[in-house]
Amino acid sequence: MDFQTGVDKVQIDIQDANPTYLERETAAVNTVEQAITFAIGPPNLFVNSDYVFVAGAANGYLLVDVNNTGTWNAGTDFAITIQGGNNLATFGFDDIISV
Ligand SMILES: [Ca+2]
Ligand SMILES: [Ca+2]
Ligand SMILES: [Ca+2]
Repeated sequence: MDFQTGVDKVQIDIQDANPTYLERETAAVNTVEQAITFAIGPPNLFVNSDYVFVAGAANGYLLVDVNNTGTWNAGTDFAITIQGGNNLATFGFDDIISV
């Protein structure tokens, strides 16, 4: 079942007491790897955002700077695929519970 914004939640144990969120839409993204490449730029969207949601051609990708370094660290930071999340209305900051 697809993620339902406003109904479903993702809980994330993030190492920033006041995490921030940014979302972008691009039909050029088809995979999580492409979403990461897009997000690290330049410009590197993680500089000011702990959560970067990239709405791709078919699915969306919530990229999490979980270790709060201001950039993407492969093997530590992680991504959550939002099935059907192909536009900015499919996900929002309120869908995340930061703990
Ligand atoms: Ca990081
Ligand atoms: Ca941060
Ligand atoms: Ca949104």
